[in-house]
Amino acid sequence: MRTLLLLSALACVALAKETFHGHQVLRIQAKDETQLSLLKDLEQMFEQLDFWRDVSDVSTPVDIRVPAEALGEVREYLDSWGISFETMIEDLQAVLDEEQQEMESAARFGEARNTDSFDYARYHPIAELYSFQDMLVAENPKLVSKIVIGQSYEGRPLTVLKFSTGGTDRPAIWIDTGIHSREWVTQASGTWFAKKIVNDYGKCPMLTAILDKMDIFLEIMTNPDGYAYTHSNNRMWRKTRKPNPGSSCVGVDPNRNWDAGFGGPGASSSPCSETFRGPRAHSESEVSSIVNFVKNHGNIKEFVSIHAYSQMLMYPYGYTRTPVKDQAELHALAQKAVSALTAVYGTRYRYGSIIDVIYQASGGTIDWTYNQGIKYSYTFELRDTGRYGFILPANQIVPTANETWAAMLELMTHAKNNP
Ligand code: BPX
Ligand code: ZN
Repeated sequence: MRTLLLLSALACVALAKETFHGHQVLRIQAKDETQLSLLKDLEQMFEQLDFWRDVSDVSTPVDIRVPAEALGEVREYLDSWGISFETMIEDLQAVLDEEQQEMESAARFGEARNTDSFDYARYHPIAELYSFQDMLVAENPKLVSKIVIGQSYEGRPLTVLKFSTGGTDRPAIWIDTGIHSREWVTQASGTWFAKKIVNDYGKCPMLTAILDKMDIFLEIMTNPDGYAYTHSNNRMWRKTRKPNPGSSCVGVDPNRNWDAGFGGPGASSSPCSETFRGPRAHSESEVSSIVNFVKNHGNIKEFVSIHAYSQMLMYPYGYTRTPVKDQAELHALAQKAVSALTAVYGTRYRYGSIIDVIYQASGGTIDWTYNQGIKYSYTFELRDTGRYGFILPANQIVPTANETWAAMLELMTHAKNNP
């Protein structure tokens, strides 16, 4: 009886949602190399700090979520070394409560019965995204189908929408969103892209030309266990949900798990780190399922992996400073795509290689796809630049998706027209 009570108490505790009362997000600006290495020391000293963006160079600030209990010590550390910082988010829980309220008020209207009444301007729990995909397929059976490329650690299907107007063995474009589960604007944008494709085929000449020659594969929930967990337990969850033997920390960073510079600098070997690379390359089924898909398909011409936040469009490499051999072409195309994006609402983006634009990262998705021979390998960091970071207000979903689509059309058109 005692154990039973204990177990049920444990069950209650396990179900409780993590709260972030008094957590602040600090934006820290290092002014020289010494201060940069002091920030790296900070990461080692306090395991409970959550680096929203990793330490880069003096031109890019670092954003860190600091739990209430650690604020005093962290501030003291920064002050004592004369490192300047500002508070981006005063009380993270207040921002999360607002996000939650917005979702609940939208939920009062009930679940959409078709993809026209689906609310693209809201964030949705995972069940609604799965049913969105099924509705879209049912409504557009000639254009859209759903394939299952594997299953997640917790047993969820890894589903991919295939947009195809026929033909056999057509070259293809891959788009994934949500590999980092807390980057909610990406899954929401993926959902909007899916609807945009069915709306615009036959109407938008650019998209029509693309789909008349190529297939598009779109994986919206690339890390479904993580996404479910961001709704049920911890809004700030980034990694997969596979336990790590010998550690109480869960999950692997699926953007450090690929076989490209795996194990090198720009990833962590510690299971408690947000950038834990995992026990071996492709250890995560969320990653290996894409690896198998790409290899079996054999004709993916363009691969676009979508993250948030920072407003950047990047190409390989992240693990090495050695430029890719297609650097000139990839850079010119990035510039073209970014100007198309900026033309929509004036949103400013930086572009270049991962290691130049953001920071060194090993085991990243598009370094692997590029090395597999997919020349047009790109990665986005969508809005914003840090005002809200991962908690981007839902009223920015549609504008974010819309401007990103302008860039996507340029990327896809170039892949269609070039070898
Ligand atoms: C993106 C693609 C390849 C290598 C690195 C990135 C940056 C990405 C990461 O560290 O995995 C940053 C992020 O999207 O996870 C978080 N952020 O900057 O807001
Ligand atoms: Zn990310």
